[in-house]
Amino acid sequence: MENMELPPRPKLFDLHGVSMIHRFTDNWENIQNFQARPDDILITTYPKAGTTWVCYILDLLYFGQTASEHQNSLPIYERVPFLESDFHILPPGTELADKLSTSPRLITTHLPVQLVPKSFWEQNCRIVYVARNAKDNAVSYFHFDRMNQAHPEPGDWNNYLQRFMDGKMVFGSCYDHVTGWWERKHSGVLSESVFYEDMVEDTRRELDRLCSFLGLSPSAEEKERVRGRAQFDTMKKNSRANYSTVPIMDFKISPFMRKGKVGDWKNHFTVAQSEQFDEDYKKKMKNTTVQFRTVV
Ligand code: PPS
Repeated sequence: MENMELPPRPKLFDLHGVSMIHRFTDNWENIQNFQARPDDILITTYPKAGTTWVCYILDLLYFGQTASEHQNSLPIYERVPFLESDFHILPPGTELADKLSTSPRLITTHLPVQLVPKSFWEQNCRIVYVARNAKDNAVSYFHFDRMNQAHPEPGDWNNYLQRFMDGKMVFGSCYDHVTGWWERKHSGVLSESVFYEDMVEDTRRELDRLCSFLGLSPSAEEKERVRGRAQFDTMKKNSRANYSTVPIMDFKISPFMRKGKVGDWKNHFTVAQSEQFDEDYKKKMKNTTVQFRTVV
């Protein structure tokens, strides 16, 4: 893997008003025609909002006790397929989802609400939306883009932050993503929102909320086991959960499981950047009721 020749960094292009890269659109027809099943559970997030954490928790809740050794040895991105992925080292996400042997299927996507395949709405699937405060989200995305050869070159932090505010990121604007999903939540869709900050503050409470939404009733012992296995330090060491098996990610630059904290933005934003960001944030988020915490 060390000597694998890596492809050049891709460029962003516009897909129906959303910045994208070809890796996530090469399989577009199959993505848009994907056939959801009524019991599918879709975990939707803007990148770096806590996708892996919630996918891992749901996988443990559903299959932690019953999965075979073979299933247990699969990395999280094969157990919970990333719908629009087409990384060439693996079958595309649509195919992985079609081939899943576990039921219900847990599927994840970063697509903004308007681009999600229509069968998920037709089948009235349950949706878990994971969201994170934009400042920490931007920092996490910056380090991810530094180490992930499949994404465009991030450049320096100052320019990157401006690009983040302008929505020129893979999967577009974080603000549009969050508000789009938040509005849909209030239109009768079966969905639950999970905030990264709430998960960090009180994972037990959030696990209970998730179980109640999904109609799961694990024993107190089982819940503690899931919570323990899904702790940051434990997941960081677990090659099934920490993405160390993905060759396009250079952990020497930054690990996938980087810090796992709320408030790391304070180590990156200057006072001026923070003020400018807050000013811009107020304008972009003025028409939504969704509230985030940047400290816990
Ligand atoms: S991706 O690439 O979009 O799927 O990334 P995603 O999984 O959404 O986000 C990665 C960030 O989530 C942090 N993470 C966790 N934090 C706390 N506890 C646990 N268990 C956990 N698992 C993942 C991960 O460290 C990334 O955040 P940063 O701030 O970069 O550390």
